[in-house]
Amino acid sequence: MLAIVDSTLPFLEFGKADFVLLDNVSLEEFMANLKLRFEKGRIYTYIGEVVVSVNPYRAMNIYGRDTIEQYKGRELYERPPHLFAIADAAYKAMKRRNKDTCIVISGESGAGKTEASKYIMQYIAAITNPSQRAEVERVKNMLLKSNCVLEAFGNAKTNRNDNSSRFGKYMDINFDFKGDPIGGHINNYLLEKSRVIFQQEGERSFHSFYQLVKGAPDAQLRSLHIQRDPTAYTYIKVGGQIKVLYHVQIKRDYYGWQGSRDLWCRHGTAWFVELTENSKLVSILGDLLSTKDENVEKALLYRTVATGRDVIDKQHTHQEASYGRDALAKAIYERLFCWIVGRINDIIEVKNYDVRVHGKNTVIGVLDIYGFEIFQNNSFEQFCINYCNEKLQQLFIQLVLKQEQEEYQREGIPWKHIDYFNNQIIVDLVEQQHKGIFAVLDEACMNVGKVTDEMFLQALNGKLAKHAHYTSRKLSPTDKNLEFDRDFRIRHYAGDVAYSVVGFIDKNKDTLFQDFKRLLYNSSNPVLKAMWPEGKLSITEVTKRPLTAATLFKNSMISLVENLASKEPYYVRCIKPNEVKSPLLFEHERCKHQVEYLGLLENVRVRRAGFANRQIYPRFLQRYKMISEFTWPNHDLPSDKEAVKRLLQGCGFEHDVAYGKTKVFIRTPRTIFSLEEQRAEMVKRIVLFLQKVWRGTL
Ligand code: AOV
Ligand code: MG
Repeated sequence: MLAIVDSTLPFLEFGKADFVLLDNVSLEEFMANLKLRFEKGRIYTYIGEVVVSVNPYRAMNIYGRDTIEQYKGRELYERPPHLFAIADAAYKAMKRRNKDTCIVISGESGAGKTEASKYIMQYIAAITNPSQRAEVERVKNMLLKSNCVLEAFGNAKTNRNDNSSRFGKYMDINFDFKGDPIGGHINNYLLEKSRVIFQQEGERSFHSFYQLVKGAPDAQLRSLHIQRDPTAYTYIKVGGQIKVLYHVQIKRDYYGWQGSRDLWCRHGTAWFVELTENSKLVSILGDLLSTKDENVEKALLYRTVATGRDVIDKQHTHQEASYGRDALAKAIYERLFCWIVGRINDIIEVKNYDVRVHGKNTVIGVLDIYGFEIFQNNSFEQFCINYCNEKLQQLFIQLVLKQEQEEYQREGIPWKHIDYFNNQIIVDLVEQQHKGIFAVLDEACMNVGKVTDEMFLQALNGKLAKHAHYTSRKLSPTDKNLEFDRDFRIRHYAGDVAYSVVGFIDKNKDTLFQDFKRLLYNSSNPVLKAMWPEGKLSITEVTKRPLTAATLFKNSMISLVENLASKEPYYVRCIKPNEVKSPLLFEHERCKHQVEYLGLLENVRVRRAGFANRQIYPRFLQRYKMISEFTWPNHDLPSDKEAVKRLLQGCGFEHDVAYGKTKVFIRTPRTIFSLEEQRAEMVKRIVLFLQKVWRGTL
């Protein structure tokens, strides 16, 4: 059995460092161990190679240079569980076996994913480039610094987390043949742009707004026509949480991304301006967008429509004009955000790498997405975010619970099936062609006539009323969370969520009047112009319907999962110990719920009964044949399988292995470690021997 010990400290006092070591695999024992470790400040625990992390909600002295040194190049079970160990394992696997790996960090909102992803990146940066090559140092710096800018523009205070990621982020780090980072690439997923114009009570807009208002020097604010007082702006005060949470950090954060200051100078403040027919504001906007005032005014108040061959200007109603203004503000912010990501990518992209000269370039991917969340009012954005979490849970199930068990069966290893809840049914409910919720939504959006959110809800009810995970009925007469003609409820893997359909149609269509696109395309600011290429088209040329927000998001999630599945995955499973951000409180029911829905107990069961390592017979022999006289330099046994058996018997590992049809399965990593040591020793001896032969001194 795996024996992982907190080597620095007495064993029992801090519980089991790997859940696989529990005496009984029961929820009670699991929870008792998790709680004990949390209370003793041991926030990380393994399930084999999976790290379970509990948010400590306090600064921990476990991420410094000295700790990094302790983990560098070590095997997983040599040191107490830590993110650094998993980062090192992913790095080693990539370097040793030339494999692309990825680290998938999951858990609900506020569980500690973003913090974990930053520590992992810091670790990788710290252990690479021992020769201090300038170009590699530059890349590492950019990778680390990009976090600060992206958090300023893409994170916000929500009622779940003061620094909540409002976009999904997947970052590839590319390594050269030496294992040093030579570049990277960031993919960002659906920014919650509705936050630009509206925040629920107690929440804020993106940090960048407050950082700008509070942190920028007077002269700059003047040039942007911005007042120092954030309460002057409806867009950033609707949540009623103007109070700057990161007060002390504001200046630092602001200067952290001031490299991108030009953004704001030229067009960054369009959304601060409350658009009315106030000519002063129109002219401010004209200035900021580098366009003529009258064009701004026209785009805000009129819409160009083609009727047959005629093109006419139709005046907006008050409602249309407000809608247009909000859509403009959201779109500018979203494109700005994507532009920032694009700029970062330009800077960190791998340059001048020649595979023929330098060998294969490998990748470690780090995924940090928005966690599962339930608010008072849940809308289209929560629906997308929670669907994204379902997809990742499905990937975990596929890779850790399902394929693992299927492989044992295929290979003929005696195996008792371990049951688990498979959330594929919920993934299908959302994304299935023709029948899924996204499909029904898209169909409603395709209709030419006016389709309301309520009509969409009726269509959903018509199609999905019988689905086990869908309901639009109140669960009980006192069920206040569900409005009959407004909400539908999904039974997600992580809990029930009632979604209000209000705004689904608009948000999915994501319409921005062509007039605005043309306005921005015609800006004399080249950056702004480049962000709006579709503005080139005239009204009669615009015919193609753009893909809906849901379809774009679904496609991006499907390709994300494909990408992750093509790499060797390492998992960090984050748990949020309480709702009040307390370092002391371990809310038992909350934690238990997370352990259950994350499938951690099933993970332990599969892991415990299963095998840490497997290799096909020829590959195993290729690597270890030198450690046995029966197999070195070649064996004369009837099959590779027999040869592997003979080799392992000779080493005394018979009890720790099982022989499948095509692969040998090894239960504990320690055995592999020992094989590796013996191999290294033999290789050394063989080399010495050969040297002597060559020199003729033998
Ligand atoms: P999330 O990324 O999982 O939520 P964060 O990583 O932002 O959660 O963590 C939330 C807060 O918990 C942080 O701002 C810290 O205050 C605290 N915290 C988390 N991990 C640690 C740690 N290792 N040490 C100390 N404090 C920590 V979301 O983005 O909302 O899904 O969408
Ligand atoms: Mg986050």
